[in-house]
Amino acid sequence: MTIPVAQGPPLPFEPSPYIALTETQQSRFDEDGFILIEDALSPSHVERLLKVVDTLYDNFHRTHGTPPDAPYQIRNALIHHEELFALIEYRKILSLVVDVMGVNIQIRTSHVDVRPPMKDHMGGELGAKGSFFPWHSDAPNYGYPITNGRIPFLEVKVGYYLTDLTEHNSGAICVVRGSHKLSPELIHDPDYQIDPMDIVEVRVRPGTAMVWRTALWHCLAPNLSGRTRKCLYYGYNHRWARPGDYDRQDSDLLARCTPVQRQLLGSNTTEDGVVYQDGDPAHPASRYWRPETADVPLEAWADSQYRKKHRRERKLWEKRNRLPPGAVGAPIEQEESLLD
Ligand SMILES: O=C(O)CCC(=O)C(=O)O
Repeated sequence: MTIPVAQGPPLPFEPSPYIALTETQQSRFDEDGFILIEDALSPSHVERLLKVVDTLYDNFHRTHGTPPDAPYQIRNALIHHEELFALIEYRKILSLVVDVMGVNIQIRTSHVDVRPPMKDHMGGELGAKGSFFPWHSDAPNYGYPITNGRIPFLEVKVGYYLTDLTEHNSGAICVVRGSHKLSPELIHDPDYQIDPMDIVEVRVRPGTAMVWRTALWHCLAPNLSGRTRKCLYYGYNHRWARPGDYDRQDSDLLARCTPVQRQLLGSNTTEDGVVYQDGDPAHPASRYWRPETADVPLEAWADSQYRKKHRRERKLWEKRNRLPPGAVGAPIEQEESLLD
């Protein structure tokens, strides 16, 4: 005779509301303003991206005659190579971006940043005013509006780090933990002392991504290593705000894009003229404010990602909660005839 195992009823199935974000990541993103994703890029992906960055950097030196240790940045980087373009919708990370910002988003900026070792660095306080890279948060000219003493959550940036930044002072970005919740005016207050305990030097391995709120105060550690630091950034904001790198992306490029790519490049289904909602002249509307389904194909993408994840979670939950037949708490097995 088998004795039924005394177990409570299965725990209820509580699916996560996110495609990819975990609860811990969500609270860190809210509290600290950033999360790190190690191995976001595989070593071979990093290799491919490094080749692209090196080629762009070499071309720049050749055409501008800049010294070999000059730092280099290009914006609207996505137009410069298909590998850089592909990252706008890199699934692993786009899922996190959608989880924190929703689906009505676009690329605000994309940039390549290269920082060779600094031969003549004079030292000085990290991020000091007048230093080679002072503390700042990202904002358009004239600034973002301030609500209740803070910058509202208006955009997220993804940093992809392609070189080893694990050593102190190898040119990594530094952030002030939780500073997105401070008054942005404090950054200009000479008497304000940043608590050193809140300064995080983002010392990461190649292939790590950082998803961060751009209201976070950030600066750079000097690069005193023997290696050139290379990284990429992709900033996403809401479609009803303006992009930073462009007014309109090139029309030939848009014509080659998938609907999701077009959305991310800030395009919509009616670029010209005034559109009336339901043909009613009382309601002229922008498709950035009042999108049609076709303007936000990312919504269908996010739905399908979410459904896949939900199915996986459900299977796992069923497996964990499968009790031996007859166990207390196991569903009663009905005779087949009773089910008809
Ligand atoms: O890491 C860098 O080189 C620059 C980061 C930065 O300041 C930014 O993305 O706004």
